[in-house]
Amino acid sequence: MHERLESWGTRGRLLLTTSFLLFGPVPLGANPRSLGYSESTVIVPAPEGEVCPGTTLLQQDDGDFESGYTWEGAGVQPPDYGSWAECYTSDFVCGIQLLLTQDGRYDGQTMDLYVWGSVAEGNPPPGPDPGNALCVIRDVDPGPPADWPSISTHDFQICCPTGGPHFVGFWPNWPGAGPGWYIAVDENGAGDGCPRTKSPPELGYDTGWIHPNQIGLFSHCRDLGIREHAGIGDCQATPSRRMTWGRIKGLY
Ligand SMILES: [Ca+2]
Repeated sequence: MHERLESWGTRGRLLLTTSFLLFGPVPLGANPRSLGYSESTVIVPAPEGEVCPGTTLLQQDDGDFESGYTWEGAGVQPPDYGSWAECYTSDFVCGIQLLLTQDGRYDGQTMDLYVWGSVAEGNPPPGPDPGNALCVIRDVDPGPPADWPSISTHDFQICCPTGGPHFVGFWPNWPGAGPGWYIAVDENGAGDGCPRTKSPPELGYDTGWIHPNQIGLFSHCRDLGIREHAGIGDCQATPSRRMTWGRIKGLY
């Protein structure tokens, strides 16, 4: 018996070695990742220099975060599978604030920042879910996030009129690769918001925008560390960085 096991072990190693030689490194697994529950997290404030002065910071979280979630490998696919979003209702978004953390794999990865419209019916129901992109800023490098269990605060001006209910969030630009960061997650808050993630196809989950808690590793999600600076603030004085609708359509 021992010999048979030994033999299988050798054969297994040979098989792995052969696979590696033939196909290269085994692709990263599929993909949802959670940092696990912690009550020892510390929030690092945003750097000096206020973004969107005179606006109101809106948040769905309860002010502290107990985990971080991300997609990696095949969980992130263009143009926007693997995105994260939260809902708000202001008429104008001056800026987006993200609470991020990392596991040592940040290496200059970028994201696309989004403001989406809101659709009442979800896919799958009940929604609401992010709809059309209203504003996008592509290829934004947030700089190095804090190392877990510290969580850093990252502000971005976007200057986007919404006209009412909408979602803000981001797509992490690392298709097929490991994560540059995790979005901070509130696992014991009120859950009054609409945390959403855009689940990729062919991984065995519902495809499209879903509540993260439909996925096992994300099942304790109450709210996401995605906040917004609501109001016009200094947007009138600042040249808008948002893309025109024509350019947004060009993304798809
Ligand atoms: Ca909390």
